Amino acid sequence: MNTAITNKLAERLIKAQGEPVSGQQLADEFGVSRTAIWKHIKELAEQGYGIESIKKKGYYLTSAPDTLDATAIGAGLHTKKLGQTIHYVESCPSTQIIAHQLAQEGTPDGTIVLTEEQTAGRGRLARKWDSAAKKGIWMSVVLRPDVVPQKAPQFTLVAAVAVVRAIEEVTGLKPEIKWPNDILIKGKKSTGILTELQSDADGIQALIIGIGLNVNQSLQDFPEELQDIATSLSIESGKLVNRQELVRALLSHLEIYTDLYIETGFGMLKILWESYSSTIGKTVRARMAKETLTGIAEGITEDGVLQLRTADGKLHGIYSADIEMTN
Ligand code: BT5
Repeated sequence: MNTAITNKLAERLIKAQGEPVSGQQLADEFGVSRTAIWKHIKELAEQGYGIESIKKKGYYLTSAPDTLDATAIGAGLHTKKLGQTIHYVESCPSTQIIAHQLAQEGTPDGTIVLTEEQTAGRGRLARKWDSAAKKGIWMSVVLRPDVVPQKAPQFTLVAAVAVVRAIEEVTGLKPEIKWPNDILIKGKKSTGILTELQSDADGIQALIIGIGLNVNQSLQDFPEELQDIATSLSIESGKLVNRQELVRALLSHLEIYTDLYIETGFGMLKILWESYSSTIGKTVRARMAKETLTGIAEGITEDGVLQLRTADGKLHGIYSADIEMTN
């Protein structure tokens, strides 16, 4: 069986959006016999595609398997760059590791790495990221922007705006951003973002933006220590969410906002980011490696630095910290 044709057939039926396509038409398009088409259809059904047929009209798709492979994501993706190269594996230690390696090997700008399950998903400072099989979006994006390394940290904030917009669009939920990299829903963490850099004397070679988005977990799917602080889109919306649609929405928004940032700077994104922020205007505790400061988060600078005013009236620039709300 020619798997390339099976995959193309899946893509063709997904793009037909439930409209029947006749066996003869498919046979003509793919340059094979109708019997061959029928065999590929049987193969797709075995892979988990729901396919029905109506006499004289043809085959149509009733459901696609819940996977994040290149065929499933590519069908209906309307980006120019992001996700045009998709590297998919069913399971891996961390998509960040694969993305770093691909970046070093010269993979194009906009390459994404997707998996169903991470066995050693990571957060900042070597923390663990829980990545249950088929329950979330565990994705790394390789970007090769022509910007100076000082402009790299803002990509985390830009990605946060894109994630919020995608969640809003697909689920109607109203997430908030906790500086710098958490997306919260009703105060619980639904998404974490990790931006890593490959640079040399010539500047940025690649930015690797890792996004971990909890989609269809129930509370029991999280390890006990996370059950009070983590949430998923399905817990919050009361519905299962289509991960494929969400990945496509994420890629579209990421493309729009990263391009906007690269082309026009941080100004407009700063306004958007602040409008989604749960941190600004609140009294917060910022835990840093060497000290902890408590004060009012007044805003972020053009460089994405958090401005914290302590009780003595001093304004501090916070570059990296864990933020806790004090009330
Ligand atoms: C982050 O770190 O929030 C960044 C997470 C990035 C994960 C993505 S998944 C795709 C790509 N591949 C990777 O290996 N990583 C990226 P940080 O701010 O350090 O938060 C980590 C903390 O969040 C942990 O110490 C836990 O307390 C909590 N946590 C772990 N797993 C979680 C989950 N699934 N949902 C909510 N909170 C979680």
